[in-house]
Amino acid sequence: MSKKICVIGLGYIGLPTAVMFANHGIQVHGVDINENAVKMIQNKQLHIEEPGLQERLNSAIDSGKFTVSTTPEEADVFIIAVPSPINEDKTANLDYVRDATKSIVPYVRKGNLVVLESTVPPRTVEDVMLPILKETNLEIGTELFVSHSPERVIPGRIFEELTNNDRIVGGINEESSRLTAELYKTFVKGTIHITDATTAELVKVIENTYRDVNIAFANELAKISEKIGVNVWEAIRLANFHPRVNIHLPGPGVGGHCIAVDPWFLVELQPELAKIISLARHTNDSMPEYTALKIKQILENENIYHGRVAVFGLAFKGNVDDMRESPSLEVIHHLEKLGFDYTAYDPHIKENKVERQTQQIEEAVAHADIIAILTDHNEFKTMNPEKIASLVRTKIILDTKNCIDRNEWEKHGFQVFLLGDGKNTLK
Ligand code: SAJ
Repeated sequence: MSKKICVIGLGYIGLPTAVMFANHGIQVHGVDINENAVKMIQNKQLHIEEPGLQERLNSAIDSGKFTVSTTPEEADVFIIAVPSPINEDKTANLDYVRDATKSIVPYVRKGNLVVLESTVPPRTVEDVMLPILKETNLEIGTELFVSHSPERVIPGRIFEELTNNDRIVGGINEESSRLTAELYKTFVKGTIHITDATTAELVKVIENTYRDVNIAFANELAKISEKIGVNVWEAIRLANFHPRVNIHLPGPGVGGHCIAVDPWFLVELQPELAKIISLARHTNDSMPEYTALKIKQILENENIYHGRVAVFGLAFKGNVDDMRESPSLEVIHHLEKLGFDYTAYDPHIKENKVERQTQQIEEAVAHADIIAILTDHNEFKTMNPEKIASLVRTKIILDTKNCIDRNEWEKHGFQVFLLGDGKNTLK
């Protein structure tokens, strides 16, 4: 087992991974360029929300196994878990991966292992990282070992998945893979599958692309269902009883830093070939505008023009506090373009991040003509329609995630609309 690990990047993946190793008795040094995040972590405060993280951070720091700063330290293993976003033009932005790799060069010693966990376009380890690591003057593959072991955990269930998911390990050679597999055996209970670095990079990207294409299919079905008078949620539920069918669910768009981003890596590599992938991205990106137009249509049918929309949910998905690439922001953008007044409410986003956000649900629904649920937070599933009914101006609710009890809301006088429910729209 390794003696010391240095984790570069203490975000949604790096921090849970670091505390996981520390709580398994390994000395871990965590590094982040965000000084505020470093200070918070040193004081056992979280800069991200994740179930189970607080307790684990407390014990990692209390045990003395986890230290944090803004600069790397010498270690046996370096794990890089930094963002790999896309630029405005949808091309991969590998600046963080490059900078993180450069930052460890002065600290890397003979016999060390460097593991990239960030999701990256295939060939990044070979073409971007290795040239930088050669600056250590160590011979790659015999004196310095390198691999890609992509993180595959889902926010909200990170610890369960870190432990139980299978893990892909792609070394630049056999010894790199062997050392990496041994490292993750510290806490991984799933199977560790060994391959080469570039295949591992592709595996990770196609997992997320599969999901994006499947969601785009569901969104297309939602649009079709609205035209032909069918409830798509019911249709998908029934289709999925087939043993070989697993259709995902529609919604107001695809957010997060992974699924809405990674497919573009393949489009950039092979634009002529990645046709379905590109179309799926555009389909999913069309959903926020579609949702805003649906709101407009619902209100105009009630002769309400430019009314007030209470946007419920700013996080990119339920029960997380992460707003990266959130479709809600796009929906708001389109509502503004269409001339709507809006308020925004999200019990998981504790500091106001958009202009008309409020922390009070009462304020959010005051004088609202429609409540638009864009994120399936538990708090929204269990809202009390009776209380809300007394506060709104017009009793209309649009559920884009099929997450509220329609009958309950109807009982309290609400007209309930559901994205992808043609029965309801054609009524
Ligand atoms: N969404 C739908 N319909 C669905 C499922 C999701 O519209 O049926 C939307 C969500 O609302 C959200 C977005 O897609 O806006 C992405 O959410 P998600 O829960 O599908 O995925 P992420 O981005 O939180 O995490 C994904 C996971 N990848 C896969 O499941 C293949 C996770 O395992 C990865 O580790 C993560 O990306 C990552 O970091 O790459």
